[in-house]
Amino acid sequence: MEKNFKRTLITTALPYANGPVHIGHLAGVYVPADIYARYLRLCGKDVVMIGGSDEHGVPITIKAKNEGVTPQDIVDRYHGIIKESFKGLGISFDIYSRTTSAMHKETASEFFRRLYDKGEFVEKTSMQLYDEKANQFLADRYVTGECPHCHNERAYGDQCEACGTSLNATDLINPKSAITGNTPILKETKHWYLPLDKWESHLSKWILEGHKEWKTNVYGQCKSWIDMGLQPRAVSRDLDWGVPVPVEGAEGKVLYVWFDAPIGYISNTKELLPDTWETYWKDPETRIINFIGKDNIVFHCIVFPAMLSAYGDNFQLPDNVPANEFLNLEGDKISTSRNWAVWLHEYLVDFPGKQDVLRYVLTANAPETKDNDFTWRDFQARNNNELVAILGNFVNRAIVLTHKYFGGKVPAAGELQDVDKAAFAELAEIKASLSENLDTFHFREALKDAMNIARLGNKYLQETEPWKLAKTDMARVETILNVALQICANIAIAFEPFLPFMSAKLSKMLGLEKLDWNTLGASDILAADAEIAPAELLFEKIEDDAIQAQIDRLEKTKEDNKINSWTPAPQQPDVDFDTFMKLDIRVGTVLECQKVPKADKLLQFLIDDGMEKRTIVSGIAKYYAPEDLVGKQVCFVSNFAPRKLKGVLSQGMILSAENADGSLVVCGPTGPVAPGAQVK
Ligand code: B3M
Ligand code: ZN
Repeated sequence: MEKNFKRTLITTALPYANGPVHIGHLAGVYVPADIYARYLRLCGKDVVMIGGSDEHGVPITIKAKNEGVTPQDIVDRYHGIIKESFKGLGISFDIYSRTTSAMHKETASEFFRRLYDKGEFVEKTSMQLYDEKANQFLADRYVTGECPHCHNERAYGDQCEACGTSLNATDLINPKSAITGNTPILKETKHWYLPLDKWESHLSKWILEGHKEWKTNVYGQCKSWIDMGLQPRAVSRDLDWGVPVPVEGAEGKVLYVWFDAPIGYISNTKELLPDTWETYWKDPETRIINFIGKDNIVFHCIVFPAMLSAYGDNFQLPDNVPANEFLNLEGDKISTSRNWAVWLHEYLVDFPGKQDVLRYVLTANAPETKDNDFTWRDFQARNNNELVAILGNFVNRAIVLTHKYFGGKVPAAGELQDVDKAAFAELAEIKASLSENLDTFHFREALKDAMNIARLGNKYLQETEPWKLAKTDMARVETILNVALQICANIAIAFEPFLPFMSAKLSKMLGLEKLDWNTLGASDILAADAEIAPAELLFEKIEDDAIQAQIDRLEKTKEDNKINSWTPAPQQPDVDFDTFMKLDIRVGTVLECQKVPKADKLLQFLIDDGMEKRTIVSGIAKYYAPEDLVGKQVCFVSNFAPRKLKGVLSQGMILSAENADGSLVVCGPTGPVAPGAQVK
């Protein structure tokens, strides 16, 4: 039996302030959370949605070091960009704060100190990874290595992103310092550990018995960790950026970022509601929902609940953690470091006024139960074939017809016929499915339900054809357009959680002041004679060139990455002098150069080799205009066995160096030499 809660606290994963947010973050966490918050508000529920930047942790200090600035500079930059871009997309946080706030430092310190004073930590001196060259301990992302569980080569010191397992840095196989690349040594240091093993049965009862309704991907991950046996986890680090450990003698140590960050939910709530925050965290009548991505499940379902349980004081545990899987981009994993992303702040500049299109596509493709993919072609198709052609088209027809026949006023409805009653009956069914899907975090399905209202509207107009009746039965047209306008009003309500910008625009056109979920499904939302504003297009087609520009940008990113991530090919096995001398490498002067007919990659050279002249064919036509090479001196292997290429006998091989992007650069002497000179 679903418990009736008095209020809901929605928390959203605090994005690291070491970069902007991208569509993966949005699809995974923020758009679903915003849909849910908006829906609850429309239902008149008491709901608070908490957001904020996660401003500690090693990714930030690494970026600061790389840029030669302070970590505070980094978080100030990105906190601003993130906060602004969320606002631009209509993510309706009640507060969006940050973990470098004074409130957070105070809250996190007090939280740690209370557990310390209660003896909830195990104090342990252990050998930790230390980079002698950088003169610092290596925690979390300061060290990479092979995951002991799935053998992913790029696991981090605190977590393997490939299999989600949380790790201790010393678990890594073949660890390497992310600062110097050196192999770290082990050095003694003291830390405080949260004994998760002590909470294992408590967590097992709470999750495995108490929350079988959780999404299978979440429940399954929790079960596997609990079945593996929970281990104590260090909750402090030898770092200088973070919340200092509030214990005497702990200089140079800070709270582990995953200890302090979830406390950010609490500190941000305190900042928003100084007098009533405890109602949202400690009253069992509050339902707490954590929206996160799948790589954060262990911290939200195991670590933070153990922290809250250890703290006591009646802190409530989350009622649900509807974590999403990952969204990929054009078939590849989204990556901040490889700039393989669609950044929200850039999207808002490139597609002004199209916030809802992105919200729509990210919801329609949400990785709710498995990873999914975002492609620009799909983005364009969904906008043009669904938002424009189905939703926008129906609303536009209903309003244009109302202006055409009734001067823009809602006509009074006469006696409803079967087709009218059927429309409202279908609307009622859609509302039931829509509400059920929203209540159970199935936002993809819920969006389909909402779109079915627009489909219903189009079908209704097709069946009733008011434009044909206008000459003969105006009374009937009045009823039909009244029904059509009521469906428009239902669209304004049903889509508010998903497409708030469109909903606001349509509400204004219809003269709707306050939207209320309880009126969804009603056949009399708009009063007869109410003014309807002239039709404005709710959506506009997105043309190929706008999409091509985005695809080109990603292609360029791919090229840039090839170059930036390029490393020289591994060296070939050694050869002795005699073997080398078997290659007879010479310098030649290019007398003639031309394209080889029907071979777009080949150039044909006539080389002065100091002996006879010789013809050599080389696959560098993509990189050179033939005329630019005439007169140049090039190195070539003169005793490379002759072979026919596209009918041309090639006697030798011209030497070219290959760039990271695959382009070729011909090699030649740095000064003039006699043709035929040997290269030694
Ligand atoms: N900063 C998000 C991430 O893993 C992490 C979430 C903290 S929520 C308390 O990218
Ligand atoms: Zn792994």
